[in-house]
This record gives sequence, C-alpha cells and structure tokens, in this order.
Amino acid sequence: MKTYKIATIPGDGIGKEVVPAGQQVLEAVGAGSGLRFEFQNFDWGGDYFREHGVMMPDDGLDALREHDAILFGSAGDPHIPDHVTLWGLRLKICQGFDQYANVRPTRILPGIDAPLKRCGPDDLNWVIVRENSEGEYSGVGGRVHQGHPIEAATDVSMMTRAGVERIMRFAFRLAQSRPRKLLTVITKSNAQRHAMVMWDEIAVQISREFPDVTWDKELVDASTARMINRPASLDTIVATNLHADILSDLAAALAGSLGIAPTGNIDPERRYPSMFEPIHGSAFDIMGQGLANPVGTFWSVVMLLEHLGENEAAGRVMQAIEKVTADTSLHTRDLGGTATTADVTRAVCALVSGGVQRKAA
Ligand code: NAD
Ligand code: K
Ligand code: MN
Repeated sequence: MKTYKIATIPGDGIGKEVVPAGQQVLEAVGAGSGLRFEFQNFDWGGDYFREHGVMMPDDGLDALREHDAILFGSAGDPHIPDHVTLWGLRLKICQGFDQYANVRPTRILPGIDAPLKRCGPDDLNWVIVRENSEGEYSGVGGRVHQGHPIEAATDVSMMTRAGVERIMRFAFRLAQSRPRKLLTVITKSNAQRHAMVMWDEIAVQISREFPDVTWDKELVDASTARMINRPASLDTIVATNLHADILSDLAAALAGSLGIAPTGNIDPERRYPSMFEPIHGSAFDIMGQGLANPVGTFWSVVMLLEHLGENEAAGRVMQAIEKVTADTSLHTRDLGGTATTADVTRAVCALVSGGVQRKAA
C-alpha cells in the first residue's frame, strides 16, 4: 500500500475547523483508493505564539521537510498583529521551502449562484499564477524615526531576473497544458517603471519558448474590470505577489465565495514539500461556530493529490465536491444555505468512499 506523509497545520480561526475536515476527506479517499496517509499535526499559530513567543519553532522547517506535502489552514489571530502571524508562519514556510509558484484555480462549481449575471461555468475557468517568493512581499524595507513627525517607511517590491523568469516560465508551461493555451500577463509598468518593466521584458523573452501559447498583457487595474466584463477572455493569468493576491480574492468572490477557493504553494522543482490551503483566512466573524465552508480546503486536497500524482483519487474528491455544491441543502451560510462544516464534510466523505449522504432534516 502506498503511504504518504502529510503534515497538517490548522493554524488559527476557521483553519482549526477546515483542516481536520480536509484530513477526514483524505482518509476517506485513501480507504477507497488503496492509499495510506500518515498525518503529523503541528499546533503552530496564535496559541503557540502566546505560549512560546513565536508562531512556529526555529527548527520547524526541519520537522516539515520529511513530509510529502503540507495541508495548511490559516495564520491570523484577533489579538496578534497580522504581519507577525503571516511572516512568522505562512511566509516562513513559503519562503523557506522556495514555494515560488502559487497556483489558484477558479471556476463556477455546479449549483453555485455566482454573482456574475449572464456568466456560466464555461465563461469563468481561470488559473491565477501568483509569484510567491519576492515582489511586494520580499520583506525588504524598513522604518526610521518611528513615531516621530519625520518618520519614513518603505516596503520595497524587489524582483530578480531569476525570480521573474522562473514564474513566467511556469505560467507559460501551465497555459500550454490547458486546452485554450491562453495566458494573460498582468502588469503595472505604466506606473512602476523599474521592476514591472523588467517583468514585461521577461514575458516577451519567455514567450519565445512557447510559440503555441497565445498571450497578452493587461494592466492590473484594467484587469479587474475585464474579469467582470469579459471573463471568458481570460484563462491562465500570471501576476506579481500582491496583484495576484488581490485578483484571486476577486476571482473567488466572482465564482461564488471566498470559502470555495483553493491554492497550492508549489516548489515546481520538488526540492521541498509543497503546501496546499484554502485562500481564505481565519474568518474571525464565524470562527468556532462550525459554519465555515470546507470546500476551499477540499479543493486544496484535490490539488495536493494531483501534486502527488494521485489523479484518480483527486478526480474522486473533485467529483464529490461538485455533487455536494450541486445540492443546495449542503450549502453553507456564505453560499446562502444553512449547512454546517460537519454536514458538508460528512457528505463529501460518504461520496469519496462510495455512499451518498444528505444533510439530516
Ligand atoms: P478572511 O478570509 O478570514 O475572511 C473574509 C470574509 O470571508 C469573512 O467575512 C469570512 O467570514 C468569510 N469567509 C472566509 N472564508 C470562509 C469560509 N471558508 N466559509 C465561510 N465564510 C468564509 O479574511 P480577513 O478577514 O481579511 O482576514 C482574517 C485573518 O486571516 C487576518 O488575520 C488575516 O491576516 C488572515 N489571513 C490569513 C491567510 C492565510 O493564512 N493564508 C489568508 C487571508 C487572511
Ligand atoms: K489560508
Ligand atoms: Mn490573500
């Protein structure tokens, strides 16, 4: 029996609810597919910070390194500054393991009433590739004269030629693997006249390696309008760390809810474990109530299984997700329904292991 070692890091807020649900789905699909998952849970996050003064231990990356993949929840605690939780946990792992490609698929799942009128599933089927290691989130910058009238602060958007070339090549290759072979390169090189101009030049350079990919360029502000007015004109999208962060939350909302959208923080060279997570955060307003939509985590489980090469198991989980979203009695509150995290989890687990279970009346 094939065995995979999976690290789970629920983190904070609803991460503590959706990651155990994702683990249940992995266990259920494993039982039906002859796969065994060995889970190791890491209790890092806000509670760990209160006890130890750090979000994760210094040798945390070493503990994760031996795993085949990581399933992550959220970093963000109501009583700790967001930059402390983000940099102390999620970014530490993404940057420590050079997970430079952040892949964010979006499409309208069956049964979901997406806010874009006149827009069906065929009109919105995107994958956003987010540069995940540098750019606006490079961590370069600082504050001087803190608290004084002459205070100054910078966050430098640092881009390297090697960093841009590798994400551009990854995006072109991904576009090439999809039926439409279509890539849109998001830019802001009218205003940001150094790094973004290099970004544009590298897009032209890498495009020559992919003559069968049709590509175009769009300014990031205009691209938000295009996502709403001409969604079918987009397929694969590549953007900087900040631009793609924002565009992918918009994409998720256009497809129905932030609670549905998955992501993979991928090391394409497979030197380190890749990390899969829903794109949403801790959702302070609903945490601890069992109301979180676990679909974003389940779709992340699909991406995790695909990354391991377990395409049959991945397909079974995706089919189960689509059956469940098609049934409005299994919609959570973010989708206008009354189902709980546990209802949806039970239904998906039953489907991936063979049976069908509806929400109890
Ligand atoms: P959020 O994603 O936590 O919540 C935004 C809104 O979407 C809330 O109204 C929430 O209830 C709703 N929502 C999100 N996920 C949902 C789900 N699965 N089911 C139902 N509703 C859902 O974003 P925020 O409020 O900006 O951030 C809260 C905290 O999470 C902050 O500390 C932030 O830094 C952190 N955060 C972490 C990550 C991450 O770890 N990758 C990502 C985003 C935000
Ligand atoms: K997350
Ligand atoms: Mn985000």
